[in-house]
Amino acid sequence: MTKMFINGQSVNALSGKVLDVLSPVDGQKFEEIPRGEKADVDLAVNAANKALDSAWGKMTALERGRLLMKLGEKVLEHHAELAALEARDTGKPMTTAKTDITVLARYFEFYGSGADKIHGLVLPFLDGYTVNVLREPLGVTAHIIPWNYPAQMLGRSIAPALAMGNAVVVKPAEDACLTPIRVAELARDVGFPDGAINIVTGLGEEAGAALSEHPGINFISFTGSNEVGVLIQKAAAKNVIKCVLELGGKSPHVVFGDADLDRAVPIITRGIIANTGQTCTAGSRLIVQKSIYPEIMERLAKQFAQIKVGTPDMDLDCGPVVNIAQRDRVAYFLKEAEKSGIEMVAQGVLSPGLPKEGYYVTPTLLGNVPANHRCAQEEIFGPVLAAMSFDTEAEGIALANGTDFGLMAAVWTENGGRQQRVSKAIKAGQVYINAFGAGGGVELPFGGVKRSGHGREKGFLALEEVSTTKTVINYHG
Ligand code: TXE
Repeated sequence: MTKMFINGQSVNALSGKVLDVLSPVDGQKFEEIPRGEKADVDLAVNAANKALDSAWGKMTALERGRLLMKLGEKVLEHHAELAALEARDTGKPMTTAKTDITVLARYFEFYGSGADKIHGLVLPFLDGYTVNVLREPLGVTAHIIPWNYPAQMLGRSIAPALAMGNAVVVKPAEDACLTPIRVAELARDVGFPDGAINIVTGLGEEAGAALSEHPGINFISFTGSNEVGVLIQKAAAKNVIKCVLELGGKSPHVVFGDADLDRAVPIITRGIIANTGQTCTAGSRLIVQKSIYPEIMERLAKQFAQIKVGTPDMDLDCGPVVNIAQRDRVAYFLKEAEKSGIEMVAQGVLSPGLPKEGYYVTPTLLGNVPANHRCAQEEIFGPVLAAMSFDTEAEGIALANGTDFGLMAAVWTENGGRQQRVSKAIKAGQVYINAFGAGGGVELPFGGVKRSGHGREKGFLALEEVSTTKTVINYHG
């Protein structure tokens, strides 16, 4: 039994209820976690509020920064342990899990080293006045994170909030919360005071809803589905607090006739199969100029045919997806494609002998997908790439912008003018030119437009989201 983490203590749910944790590898139970509810959320929010009035709230920015840096170092000391835990809980290949833990440490390092570089302003005003604009923490910040990158999401969400001096309450996903809990324990070991970091495990509709509606929180950050994002925004509205929502995407690659395909093809492949397609920024639409459509599809087909799916320990291209719901979701979309007569250009290979009860899906390249088909419009959240073609630059842009989402995009062309025109015209929070999703992107402001959400995480801009200003106007004659 793994306990959750409230007020510096590893605890069970007050009710004593538990949830089973199932392995994506074979669908078998391998652990239990507390099924936290409203009463447990109350405890966590109270502990966070108390922390703000005691040791944590009294720390200087330098001290907070040092603690975060120490936590980053501690995470690296425990790299192998955390990566193994992350792989076990999510099913991701070991190499992916290791990268995730490295990125987690980087979040603590980036925001830790930034904590004492956040400052306010002195504004010119009327004669006889001095005006200071102070930058202050919001108070208790709530963080509801998903299961696809539990470690990375934890760092991305809480590191800026802690650097700014907020106390955090995290509700990790019921499908994958073991790494966040372990990181909270490591935070206690490096000296984070009680109540600064709290983790409440449980179901979304119980612990998650209770946290998002709690009157004791001052901010909420949510990464997950559109449906729940709407509930979170409603809950935030009721308490009149700020929320940051990251609700996934249907990110396009727009590939022009002059693109460097030797560079593009492996990056496009990786961009949809990484983490078995369970990535909010997965490059799930391929929008290709007609002149090179046959060539790029032939090259991609060769790559897809070589993609191998296996257990985390086999460390192949893809692991299983996280749960039965995700497996069924991918299967459902592939069935929809088949029913519509959409061409399955190539598929990856499931390793022989994988446990039948495991959550494995087959990576698939779909060709000539109609732009309005569900496979081209909805987030599948699996390794399924929907390809389509266009003639003119304007058509390419229209296709790229032709979904409800706007999280990430890529433009592939050697033409400098076109790089600028197309990247400006695409509606997305991040646009790559001749690249896609490089190196974790901890330093780069990130977030969506349209139904992908609002607010920014990552980079220094994230600190603005988790803080407020106070303008102090001093008349001194
Ligand atoms: O998400 P949920 P699910 C998308 C992706 C995926 C789909 C469904 O398309 O296939 O969502 O995944 C908590 N109040 N993304 O059902 O339910 C829940 O406990 C408060 C994209 O797993 O949104 C978990 O911690 N919280 C995405 C978190 O919300 C609630 C990553 C996300 O779960 C809640 C994940 C409620 N009523 C899924 N209900 C991305 N943007 O990267 C659930 N939760």
